Formats: sequence, C-alpha cells, structure tokens
Amino acid sequence: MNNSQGQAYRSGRFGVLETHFGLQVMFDWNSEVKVRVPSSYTNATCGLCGNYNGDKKDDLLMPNGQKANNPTQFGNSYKVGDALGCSSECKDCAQTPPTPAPGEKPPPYVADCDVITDPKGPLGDCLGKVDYARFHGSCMFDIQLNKGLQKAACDAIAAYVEQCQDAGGQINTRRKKDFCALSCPKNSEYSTCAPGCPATCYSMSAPTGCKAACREGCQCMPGFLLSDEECVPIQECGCKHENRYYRSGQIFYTDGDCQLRCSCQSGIVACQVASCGPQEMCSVLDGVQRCHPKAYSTCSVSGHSHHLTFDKLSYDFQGACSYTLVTVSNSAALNLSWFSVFAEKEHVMVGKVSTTRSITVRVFGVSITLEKGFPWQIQVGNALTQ
Ligand SMILES: [Ca+2]
Repeated sequence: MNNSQGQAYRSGRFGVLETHFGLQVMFDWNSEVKVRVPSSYTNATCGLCGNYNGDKKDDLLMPNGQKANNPTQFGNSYKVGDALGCSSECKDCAQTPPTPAPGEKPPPYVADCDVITDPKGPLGDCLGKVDYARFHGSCMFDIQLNKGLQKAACDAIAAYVEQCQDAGGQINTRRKKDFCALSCPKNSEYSTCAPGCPATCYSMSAPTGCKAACREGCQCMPGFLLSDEECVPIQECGCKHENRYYRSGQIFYTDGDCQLRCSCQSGIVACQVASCGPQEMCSVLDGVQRCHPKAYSTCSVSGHSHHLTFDKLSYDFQGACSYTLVTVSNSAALNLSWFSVFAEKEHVMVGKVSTTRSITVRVFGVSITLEKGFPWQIQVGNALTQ
C-alpha cells in the first residue's frame, strides 16, 4: 500500500489501517477490533459484520442468502479456514470470572499486583495520592480472571500509574524485561516521565504554557518529532500551510467547496482542481476539510467474541477458526474498491470463550496482518514492518 492508497498508524492502544476510500480497521493487538466502512458500501457487504442495509433484523444471513437459525450457524457459515486447535463451539460456555472458595488462599501470581501497595517500591510515592486499595483490588480481580496472565496485572498497574501521575506522583523505573515490558513504536523509546505535551513537527518544540503532567510511556528519540501519531526524523516533517499542519503525503482541500485538492510532499504543498464523488460531501471533519463519505458505520468484535454488526445487531459467537468479518458483495455494480477483513480467533480460558488472535486485511492486492503477541508490528505480504 503506498501513501496515496492509505496508511497505517498508531492511535492510543490501537493500530489503525486506513485506505483512501474510507475503510478503517483498528486492532488493539489484544481482543478489540473495529471495522469502519463509509456509507457508499450500504447494502454491499457480507460477513460477520452483516449486510449494512440499515435493518438489524436481517443481519444473520449466510453466504447462500438463507437466514441462520442462531449465531453459531451464522458464524460458521463465514468460516474461511481452520487454525491450529480450531473448533466451532465452546464446550461449556461461561463468562463469569472464577471465584475463590471461602477461606481459600489466593493463587501466588496475585503478588504481581503488590507493586501497587509496596511503600518502598517504584510506585511508593503514589500511595498517599491515589485510592490505591481500589486499584489493587481490580488488579487482583483481573489477574485471577485471566488465570495469572501477567498482562492483566500490567494493564491494571498502568491505569494506576496514570492516575498517580495526574495527581502529581513520581514513579521510578518499574518495568523490567520480564515484568510488564513495554515495546515502543518505531523511533520512540520508553520513559517513566514522557512529556504530557510533546514537541511536534508543527510546533518544533513543546507547546508553550503546557501544564499537562508527564506520562509513563513512549517518547520520540532525540532528532525525531511527532507528526500526528508518528515519530519522524525532523527532515521528514510535513507541511505548514495557512497555519495548519499536514502530514507528509496527506491530501487536503483549502477552499470552501473542495474544488482545490492539495497534497503535502517533502514539505511542499501542491494543489490541483478537483471535486467530490456522488456519495461524498465537502466538509470539515477532525479538523481537516476534504471530501467525506456522507456517513460511516462501524462493526466491532470485543472481549470474548461479542459482535456488533454495521446495522447494530449484537450477538456472541465463540467459534475459534478464521472468519470473514466483512467483504464487498457488490463492488463492480457500485464501482467500489474491493476489500476483505478476516479474523482468526482462538479459544481462551480452557475453551470456554474465544477471542481474536489476528486480523488480516486484503486490499489493493496486498494482505496486511496484525497479530496478537506482535504489538506495533504489521505484516505486509511476507514482510514484517513496524
Ligand atoms: Ca441488515
């Protein structure tokens, strides 16, 4: 995928793939997936995300056009392949966390949460500033629910650290290679106290008068600046045009009715005459004026396989194979770009529930994969990139 076809970027805890025709796929490398399509795809999709025709009652249609009797039959009808250990149903579907019997000792791994309550530990300064008991309680709950999975404790501790830093608390290095290690995106590095308002390509320095508390997290390495969400070498910063910042490669319009299409290339803005498509309108969205689809709809899969279709039907499907989340059913007739989004799911918690293991997007003849366990990495074809 080249710059004019779309882009991949990081947004908070999500990796985002976005194409020029408005498809947006987000994955948190863990369990949450969001697929957003523009309204031009109305009545032109099929898959676990439904047919996007505005009616949630007919979303459980199988590829043969028949209505499925239940979500399991529906889910299986979009199965595209078998993964290792793949099975279509859970043995004993239950969603509740384990509760220890009265008098039973908690398992030893709950000690991962003790960094929260340790007055001599790296978070000792937080004790008097934040309701530490509440955070310690949710940390213990989460790690038990996940049967000792360290990441559950790490997420709970990160939430505690965030509150603590907001309250003016100071933390010392607490992440180690074997405990809650954090991998930072390209050109950035971990800091216990990264600037709350970092320097960007637009400002070239931290905004003056910024009082935001510093944050544990990733910060751009020396010589790099934030260009939107990405750390880029200073010389690869985008363009400043009429007091606005545009990323290198970004397309935008500066007139009121999108008749002048501009792009930022190597710090230089070039413009040409243009107009919006029939399903689009010229408007300002997220601070940028350009041709936008008249509407969007988002389908999601979250947590333990809770599905929500484009038409807002919600259902649970615990299959653990590969499935088509969405593909274009009518691309030639409506002159739409073709794409497909596949999810590979796996069983967790002794097969009781399933969760998303990887997401693959096929578009413009390439296959792009985001896989759990490889945070901040994206596989394009056979090549792994950051
Ligand atoms: Ca529908």
